[in-house]
Amino acid sequence: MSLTRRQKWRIEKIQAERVVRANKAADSNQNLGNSAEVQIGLVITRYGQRLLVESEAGDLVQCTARRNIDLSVAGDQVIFQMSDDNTGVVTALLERDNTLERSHKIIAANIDELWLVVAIEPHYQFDLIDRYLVVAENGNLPIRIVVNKIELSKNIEQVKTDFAMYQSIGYKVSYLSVKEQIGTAEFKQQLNDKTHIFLGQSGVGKSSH
Ligand SMILES: Nc1nc2c(ncn2[C@@H]2O[C@H](COP(=O)(O)OP(=O)(O)OP(=O)(O)O)[C@@H](O)[C@H]2O)c(=O)[nH]1
Ligand SMILES: [Mg+2]
Repeated sequence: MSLTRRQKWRIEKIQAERVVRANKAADSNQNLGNSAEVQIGLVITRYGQRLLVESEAGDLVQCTARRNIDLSVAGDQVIFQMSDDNTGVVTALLERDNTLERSHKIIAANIDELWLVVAIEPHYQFDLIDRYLVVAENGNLPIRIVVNKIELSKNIEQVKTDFAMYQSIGYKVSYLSVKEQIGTAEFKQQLNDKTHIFLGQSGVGKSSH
């Protein structure tokens, strides 16, 4: 049985609280609220030095990070405390299960699922698909394929034949049209309570919903 992300958070929070308590005496440099509760959060995005962090309660908190901790990325789990001005201060970065790298830089962490989005237009290219699959396999990250804009296809049988090859070696393939809302409801159901990353060339529909 695998733990849900929430259960995992709770366990990690207990461990993190121990660490924070142990560090407290040694650490006098803080403008944290007096009895600011130690919280665990999920990094949604980073912009410059600021982080947007989702708390366990589901609140979005603007945070800055202590200088001495590694740069965090989307998907990271962090320990933070509220400061007096209602922003958060990230004081620790929890261990990562996995990472996605691009040009030797970590761009996301703790990924549950990568989705390689391809489309009828711009038309999918096998060499590009294979390159993404190699990135995923090298990072030991689960990846599935989404073929979007299927309503534009004049030969859906050919499309299915093309992707049968990937299915035969174990990749799951979904066929969608975001525009016509074909297959989208089932697709969205798979996206709950996990960290998903959408990959793929520009214009395929990654940002569409
Ligand atoms: N015909 C058709 N167009 C779609 C569909 N889904 C998305 N589009 C359109 O495709 C265009 C590109 O969609 P985006 O979601 O911006 O693509 P993207 O992958 O996020 O592109 P980048 O942000 O540049 O990487 C937009 O004009 C969408 O309206 C679809 O199912 N069918
Ligand atoms: Mg986009």
